[in-house]
Amino acid sequence: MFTAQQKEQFDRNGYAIASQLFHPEEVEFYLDYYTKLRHHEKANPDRRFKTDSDNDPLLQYPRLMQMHRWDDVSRGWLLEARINTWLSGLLGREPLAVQTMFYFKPPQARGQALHQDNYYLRVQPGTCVAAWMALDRCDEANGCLQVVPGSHKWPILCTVKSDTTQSFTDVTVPIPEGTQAVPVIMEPGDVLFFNGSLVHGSFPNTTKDRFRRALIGHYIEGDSQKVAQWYFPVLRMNGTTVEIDKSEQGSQCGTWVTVDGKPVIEVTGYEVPGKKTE
Ligand SMILES: O=C(O)CCC(=O)C(=O)O
Repeated sequence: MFTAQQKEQFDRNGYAIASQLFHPEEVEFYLDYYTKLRHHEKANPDRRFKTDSDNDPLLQYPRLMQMHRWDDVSRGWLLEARINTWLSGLLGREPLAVQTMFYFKPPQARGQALHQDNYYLRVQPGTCVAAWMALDRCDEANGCLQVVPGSHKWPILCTVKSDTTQSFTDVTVPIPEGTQAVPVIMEPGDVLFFNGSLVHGSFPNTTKDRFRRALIGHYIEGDSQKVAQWYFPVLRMNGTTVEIDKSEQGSQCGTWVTVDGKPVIEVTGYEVPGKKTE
């Protein structure tokens, strides 16, 4: 059940957990389904990450993206009534749906360095929001999500290079001293909803035998006027397509400076995702 307390938590911290939104039988179904789907000719696994090792577990289990464009089960989950109820409650109106992803995160796989989703989606005005469904127990050992509570109130930050021994993506965002990412421990069937400006990511899966699989949907606010072109077509929650404009290739971003002894973000930069050169 969606409650006023959860909405208050989402507004204050930038995220809220819907415990056991999906049943154990549904979790079993999705685990089996996506394990097979990754071999589908249309699966188009994301192999853009760099690796130094032929044994990198992500080579065998890369993430899947935008499956809903050709797969009805993925599309059904993206537009699922329970997710819509939560998102509509959290955002105050029905969202628009733009992305599906599946992360296998096998034992010993790297994580994804801290980032803000709206750096990539570039929604205007407003932001995007994620529904991140755990299909395994997620804890610190297998690389659960880590979030920086309250960071959804920050502007989009300019990126810096990440430690690619720990992350399959090569950029990250700095967080000031005294600010910490906290682990989000989840059980299979739990869904984490989080604001597109929330700084989040994950550390490597350090276990020898536990996957950390997650089915993820990305949405944008219902009155958004622009989103990056990669996320087209934009869908209403009833599955029909809505025409909105594509946003510019990059966006303004901020860097941390110290004012009166305190860290503050100064928005003076501009970045195009994927084009960072340093
Ligand atoms: O699952 C992860 O490790 C990261 C996922 C993520 O960053 C996202 O869904 O935006």
